[in-house]
Amino acid sequence: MAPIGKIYSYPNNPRTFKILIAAEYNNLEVEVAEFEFGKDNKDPKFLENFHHEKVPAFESADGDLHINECGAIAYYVSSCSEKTQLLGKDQKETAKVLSYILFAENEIIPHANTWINPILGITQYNKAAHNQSTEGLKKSLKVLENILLKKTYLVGERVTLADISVATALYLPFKLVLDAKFREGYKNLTRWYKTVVNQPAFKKVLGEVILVDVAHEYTPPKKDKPKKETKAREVSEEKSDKKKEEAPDDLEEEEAKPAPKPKSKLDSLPPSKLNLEEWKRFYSNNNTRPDAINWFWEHYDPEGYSIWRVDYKYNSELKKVFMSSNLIGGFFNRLERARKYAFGSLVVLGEDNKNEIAGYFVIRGQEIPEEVTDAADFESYEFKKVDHADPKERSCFEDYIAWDGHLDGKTFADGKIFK
Ligand SMILES: N[C@@H](CCC(=O)N[C@@H](CS)C(=O)NCC(=O)O)C(=O)O
Repeated sequence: MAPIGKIYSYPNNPRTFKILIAAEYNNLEVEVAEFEFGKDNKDPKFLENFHHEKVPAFESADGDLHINECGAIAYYVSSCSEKTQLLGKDQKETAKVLSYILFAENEIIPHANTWINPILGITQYNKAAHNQSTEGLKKSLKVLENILLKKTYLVGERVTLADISVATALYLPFKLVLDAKFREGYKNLTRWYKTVVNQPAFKKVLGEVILVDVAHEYTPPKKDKPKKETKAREVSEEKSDKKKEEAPDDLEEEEAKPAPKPKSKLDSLPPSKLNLEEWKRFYSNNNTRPDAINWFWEHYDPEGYSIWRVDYKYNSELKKVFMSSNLIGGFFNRLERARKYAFGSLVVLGEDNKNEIAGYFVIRGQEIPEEVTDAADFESYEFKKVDHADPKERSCFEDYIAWDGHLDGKTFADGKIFK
């Protein structure tokens, strides 16, 4: 079946999930375009068609319709099938469905983003805003909890775009912060959520959905808290919790100030014969086999550097190859502080809907430094130190930086170099 249109977005965007799930229910195909978020959405050509840089954006197959706003796109996709049940059985139900689309947009997503984005390292943490958003979200969830006391689905007797919109808005909250303890107070909502995300159309887009056991919390990066200041604040916070309650904004303003860039501990390591900048230049300008590889082993200094095997922890959730590749790109962007101290190659192996991310990093020192561990998505990757003297490890490392043929017996699909 020919796609009814194309979506521009980034991988695993819950706003896009909403559209893709609606398409699944209607047995329609929507193409997910190859798209580099941050670059392609700023391209003047993109902006000729769309109102602004925000994604998801949708273009119909006949090129006649260009729209932003995930709710509108999902509504259009839902209405593209005459037999659709996603919009309710009559105008009154359609109005109810619309009210939940807007409820998700206005009463769930903004609170959820303020709560979660600092945890993901996307925005800065602000305690007053955090408290407001957790309270705001709880209020909205209580509304749903009461509605779902007597209902299986939000509108009518079957899944509609109302359920899809609200469930996808709650995808990240349930995955990251609405933990087992929290869910005890929201039993109807949790039952409903589990019911809908286990429907085949949801599963096809979301895969196996996991609800978090213990909530992730924002932990301030060490670099944001110069030691002296932290100590002083800890003492004054201990002394007067009351004062803190009365003046959260002042405290938070202080917390939000960017701290001076700390000098890296790695700068005080003994000098090394491996000059990483030189290696990166040599690797870029010469054939990898045999020239760059020979150069590397001739200059490698196992005391000043370490080699790490890196595997993505959630390979089973990966979908299109280009999406996996974008994930690697995002991780590399967030490793900016490590650029001076690390070189890496991460590749996508396999094919669409069956691929994995793996690779190697060469890192200054013998531990994984904070320049790497501070990256918001570091926890999504497993880093294992390897013995550079082991011939098997050596050869595998070489394969992963040469990108030729099969790696670990799997087909190379795409790759990115951190340099
Ligand atoms: N109301 C819009 C919001 C879209 C939105 O905020 N998209 C974010 C990513 S999830 C974005 O594109 N941000 C980029 C920017 O603000 O320039 C919708 O529901 O589609």
